[in-house]
Formats: sequence, C-alpha cells, structure tokens
Amino acid sequence: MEAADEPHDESNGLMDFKKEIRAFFFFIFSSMVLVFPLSAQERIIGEGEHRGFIVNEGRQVFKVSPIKPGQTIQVFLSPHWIIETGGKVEWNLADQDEVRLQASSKTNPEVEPAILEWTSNSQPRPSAYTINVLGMGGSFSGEILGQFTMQVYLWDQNDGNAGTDAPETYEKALLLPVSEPGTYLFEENFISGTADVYDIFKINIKPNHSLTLKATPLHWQGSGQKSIVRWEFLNKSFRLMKGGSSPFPQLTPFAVKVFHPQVKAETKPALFYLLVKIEGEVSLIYTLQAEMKEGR
Ligand SMILES: [Ca+2]
Repeated sequence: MEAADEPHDESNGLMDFKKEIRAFFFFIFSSMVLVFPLSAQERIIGEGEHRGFIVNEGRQVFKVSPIKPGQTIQVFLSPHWIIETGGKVEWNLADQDEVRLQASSKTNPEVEPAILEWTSNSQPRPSAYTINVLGMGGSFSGEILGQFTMQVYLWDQNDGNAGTDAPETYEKALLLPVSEPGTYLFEENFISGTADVYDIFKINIKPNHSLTLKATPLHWQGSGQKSIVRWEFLNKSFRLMKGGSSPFPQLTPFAVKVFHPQVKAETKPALFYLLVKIEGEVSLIYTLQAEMKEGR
C-alpha cells in the first residue's frame, strides 16, 4: 500500500508546488496592483511630509481633517520624474463636499514645488480638505511616471491675540480687550479672500472714555489688482461711524477716534464694532493699535 501510494503522493506534491507557484505569482501581481493602484485610495493625513507615486491614470486622495476655525492650509507639492518626457501631474484642493477650491499642474521636466493654499472661516468652513493627485502621460495605464513629495502645513490665526479667527457675524464678534486705559497692540491679525473674508471685533468703551483705534495693512500676499480691504467702525445699532479702505498693495492705515460721554450716573460701557472685509484673491496681515484713555 505504501509503495502504491508514493507515486500518488509525488503527483500531489507537484500539484501543490504548481499551486504554490501560482499563488506566488498571484501574490506578486496583487502587490503590484496594490502598489500602483488605479482606483482612488483615500488616506487621512495631517501636517508633515507625505510621499506617493505619480501614476498614469492614477488618482490618490489625501484627506486633511479636522480643521480648526480660521486655520490656513498650505500644500507644497514637488514632482520627481522617472520618465524622460511626457509626464504630467495635476493636483487640486477641495473642501469637505468635494467642491474644488484650487488646482495646479506640472509637466516634466518641471520640478519646483507648486503651492495650494486656503483659509477656513471661523465656523470652520471648510471643515476638512481633500488633496487629489492625478497622474497622466506615459504609454500605458498604471505606468509609474515619477514620485512626489507633499508638505502640508496648518497655520492657526491670532486675531486680537485670541489664538483664533475673529468671527464673521456680529453675534459672535471677538471682544478686543481694550476697555481699561492703556495702549494695546495686536500684531498678527489675518484675513483672506478665500473663506475668511470677514473679521468682526467688538469693543467696549466706558463712560467718559475715548478710544483711538488704528488698523494698518502690514503684509499683502496674492496678486489681485482689484483687491481691497475695507474697514468699518459701527455703533451697537450697526450705524456706520467711520469707514475706509486700503487698496492692494497699499499700506494706508485707517484710524478712528470715539468718545463715549458720561450721561448722569450711567456706568454701562458702550458697545462698538470693527468690521474688516477683504475682496479679491489676496490675504493680508494687519495690525490693530488701540489707545484707551479717560476723558477726551
Ligand atoms: Ca481672520
């Protein structure tokens, strides 16, 4: 029985070996498919450096989430080409609903980084971003054309030294802490023509006190020739006390002086608003300087 079984075992062994070979090649093939995917794969990423392949007809999706109120995302993408010529990489930045915000592309031999940048408002909106990387060119679908390095940065705002963004509604306006006599400087207020279009501050002025407030454009970024920043100082009934504007790329300051008189024994402070609004494809760092004093 043993002798009769042996040849049978041998043929089984050969079949197992063939199966193993097949499994091995299937494994190699599967790994290739996984390494060079043609269907979109989504990865959740944060700040830092990320890498991937530029694949002909390949799409990679990176999701950056969650986003803090007023945060700015900056994405630097650099291609490193393997093929000599004819490759192209396109990437775009989209919001949480896949609405495209910005797009850019590079054709080899271009290697310098492209930048995508967007600022959320205080809600925050966008609340998440997706970065889509698409490869094209080459001679067949799935061909590796190169690699890319992607640097992602997230920047917080510091409007009114609050460590966040000044909201876009009067109800949620950011209190500027200047009601006691003194001189105050807020150096890093930021506004952007992407989603952070409004910054609204509220200010309390005590009876028989006067406020001198100065807003100054410090650093413009962007290109919009029709871009402008508008300043509005309003009372609690939203009546405009004084308005002004500084067109891109001017650094003309806006200044306002208000006195809140003492009426009888009233001790309640008066509420005022400063509205900052930007128009165009630009962002602006501006300073706020306040001087509060007793009397006029
Ligand atoms: Ca802001």
